Amino acid sequence: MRDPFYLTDDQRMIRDLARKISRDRLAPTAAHHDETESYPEESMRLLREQGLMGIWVPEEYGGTDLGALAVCLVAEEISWADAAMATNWGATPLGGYPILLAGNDEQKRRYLPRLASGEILAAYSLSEPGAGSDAAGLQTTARRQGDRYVLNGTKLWCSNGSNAGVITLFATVDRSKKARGITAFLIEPGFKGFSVGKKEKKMGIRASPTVALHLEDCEVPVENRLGEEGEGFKIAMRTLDYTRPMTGATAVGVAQAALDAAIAYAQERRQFDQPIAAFQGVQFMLADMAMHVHGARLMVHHVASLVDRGVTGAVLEASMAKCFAGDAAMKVATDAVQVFGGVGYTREFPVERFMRDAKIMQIYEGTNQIQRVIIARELLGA
Ligand code: COS
Repeated sequence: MRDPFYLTDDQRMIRDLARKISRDRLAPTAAHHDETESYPEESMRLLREQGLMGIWVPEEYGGTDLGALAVCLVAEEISWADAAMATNWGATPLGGYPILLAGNDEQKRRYLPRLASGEILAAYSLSEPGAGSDAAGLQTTARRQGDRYVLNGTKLWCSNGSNAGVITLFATVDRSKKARGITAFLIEPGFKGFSVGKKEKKMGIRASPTVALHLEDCEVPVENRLGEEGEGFKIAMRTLDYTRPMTGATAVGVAQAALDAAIAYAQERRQFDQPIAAFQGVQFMLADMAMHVHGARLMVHHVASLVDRGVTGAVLEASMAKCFAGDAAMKVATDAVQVFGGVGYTREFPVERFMRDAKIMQIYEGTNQIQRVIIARELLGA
């Protein structure tokens, strides 16, 4: 595919840097970390050293402030090599973006420079055992006691929760108020009453730790409340509007990797005295896969460009991009396994990993059913 004409020199440069690191250094270790479910420390160190952690952070807080499209370009490149690593990397803007959106100057100065340098990582914790799609139904409570809040509850499915130096965590100060009771807090792992729980054994993105978090009379200083009481749900949703394009880009990366693998294999594999790429049945599959990748990428780039032009509330476009790209990744990765045939079903080739990794793109950051709910609401003005 030809290079997008609309990228700036900075965007092209950061994409090329991410591409080089991903292809040379991340891709060769991806299968190992998937197989062993181990955290790719070395890969994270590389991303940190190359200045890729702070591209979403404003310059005044130590970042390079390259914008939403640059974040998407980097997410795609990392994901092409290793979707679990893209999740590990993306957890920091996901957990850190609420600080940009709603933090006071002191909170920004305390956390953003360390996130920008990669000294600490961030995580975002909204989901609970009984509150997945129905995020406003969360049950973790926060009770104010003098100069602190006391938090109690269990959070689930927190990407990077075991590695983060700060976790943006949502709890309710009044369950009866539903969404309007939800309040955001910045939790540090050393806080009394905080502990990391069970690590999930997952189908895909196995090199990305997904953990439960326990809050047992967890003491959080008042200065670690993000925004006002009751503002947490809007902070959570506005953050997802920003990060869902990044998740879409992660899906595009997996899809492109699957397409590239399928094209190469179709030209190499011979049956009936010719490469299987000579069969129109295979050609049509490749053509459909390429159109899905291209369409998904354009949707991701479009919404990211809107954000970079200062458009707020691009809810419709963000959900469309996340949903379309997630579905595209699942389709393209499944078709790639089909092009490979029997060997595609084995762990000898990466396409089975791409298919397992693609599945989460339809689930996390809001299931694709929830994205369709949001899209329909926007269309209908409901
Ligand atoms: N930006 C700003 N405000 C928003 C918003 C957004 N994108 N989306 C909702 N809000 C506001 C609403 O305007 C409403 O405000 P008021 O109380 O002032 O009217 C409030 O938040 C509640 O919104 P709503 O009534 O739409 O809440 P619902 O309970 O119906 O939930 C969905 C909405 C389903 C969209 C939400 O729960 C959701 O996104 N669920 C998926 C959660 C998710 O993505 N989990 C993954 C976690 S990250 S891995």
